[in-house]
Amino acid sequence: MIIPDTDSLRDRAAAALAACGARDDHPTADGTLIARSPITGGTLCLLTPSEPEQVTAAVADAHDAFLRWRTVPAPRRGALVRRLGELLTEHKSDLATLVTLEAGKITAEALGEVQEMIDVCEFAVGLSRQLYGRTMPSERPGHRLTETWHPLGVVAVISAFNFPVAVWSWNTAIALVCGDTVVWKPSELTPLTAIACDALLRRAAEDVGAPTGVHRLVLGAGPVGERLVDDPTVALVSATGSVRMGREVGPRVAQRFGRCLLELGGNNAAVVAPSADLDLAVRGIVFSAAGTAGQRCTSLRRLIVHSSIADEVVKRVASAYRQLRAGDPFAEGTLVGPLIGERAWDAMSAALVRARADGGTVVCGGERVESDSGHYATPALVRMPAQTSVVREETFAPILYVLTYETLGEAITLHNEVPHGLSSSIFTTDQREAERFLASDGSDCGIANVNIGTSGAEIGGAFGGEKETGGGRESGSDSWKAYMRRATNTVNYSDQLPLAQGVRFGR
Ligand code: UN1
Repeated sequence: MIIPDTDSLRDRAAAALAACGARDDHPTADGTLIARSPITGGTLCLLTPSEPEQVTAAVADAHDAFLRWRTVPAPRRGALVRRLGELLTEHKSDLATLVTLEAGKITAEALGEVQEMIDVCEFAVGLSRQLYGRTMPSERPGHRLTETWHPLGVVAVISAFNFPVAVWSWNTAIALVCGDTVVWKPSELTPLTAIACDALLRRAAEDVGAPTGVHRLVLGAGPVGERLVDDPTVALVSATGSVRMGREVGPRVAQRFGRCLLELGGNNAAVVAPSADLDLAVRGIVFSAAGTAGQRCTSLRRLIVHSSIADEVVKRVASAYRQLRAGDPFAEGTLVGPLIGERAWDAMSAALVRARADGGTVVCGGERVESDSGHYATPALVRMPAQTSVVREETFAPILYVLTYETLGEAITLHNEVPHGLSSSIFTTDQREAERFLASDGSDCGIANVNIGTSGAEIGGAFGGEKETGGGRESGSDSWKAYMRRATNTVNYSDQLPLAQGVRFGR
């Protein structure tokens, strides 16, 4: 396997950052935050993490900016996001390069992630003229009853390594048109992509005359996030990451009556029914399970196949898996990039040991691909005799467990029998089965698909899930409501004062 050397990766990172206009005030010779590339495991540059006081100052800046930004009419706030979308389009390949360098995504997927940012900017610009409130019929004559959506305040965005920029953009583009300002703490594993996005947003703000304090970037690990989470000026904490992280963030924010939007893990499954179009199903399965080296929160981790077609499905998926090339994510033809680091490989190999001990058979993959540097693995396909505890856990790596079923009811029970509730799908050409899967007693996930895989959602829909996934919704549909506060307004335009519910008080 041929992997580029770290020196060349460092040069690419520096060139992409410079092209995005990132100032060089973040990199320092003796910084303790190491920007690494999973491609080689080598160091791209050293950065200085934010001090606790700097986090507080960033929130204060964002709050000052909020006091002005909230009075700017929403369609004019849209102009900032429109400009951001233009700059993201102009720098699409620079940003994709940084995503590949820091998250290890193959180029096609890195470009797709940047496209997701551009798409959500477009969505948010349209939204800036559609922040609709309702008008309700008042029960009192001469009264008007309406609701108005107002900006909320400072939004803290805490994002994960696997979607280092898209998740930021879902939150930020929408928060900005809603009149909020943002403090972003990216994953400590992907600081450079964040520096580039921050620079582009700063430029967009300068170009349209918006306060530059509408966005602040803070860098670092857990303590930086904790400072944000506990800051009473932060109105909404939107956090993407592990269930463990969510368990810490949720109660801390609730303690101070702040708002939380959590996007945590997923243990996503697809049901493959006897009537499924298998050519289509196999393509959907392979992209969802092996794409992004199994490191999406929407990655397919469980396949629940009707017993009559299980051997055939396993044979076809295995044959597709054997053709997947793992290696340099920049190289054409590579479909599986590196795992984010050693811990991901350790988790993957430990899960495979447990699966075997539970009676599972590794049909193919699950091997470390030889390389001096970086952690590359072949996606694993594992037949399991039952949904044992390792199958019910989310392992953030490319492992696809195969289970079988006899009746659709049994398949749905197996499907829902995990703590998470993010994404799901069914492959079937039987309308009754499809509808049953989508019905209230079908999939219990926030995302339920038919004849496509579990990953790769469009930005137009609300994204998020139930149970241990955290319940948050981001991106499209009416997810914007989480970023605003609602005021109910009763206006009396009569000269009488009738009380609601017919109450008589005094004369
Ligand atoms: C994530 O993995 O955190 O639906 C987000 C998808 C992407 C987003 C995934 N649009 O797979």
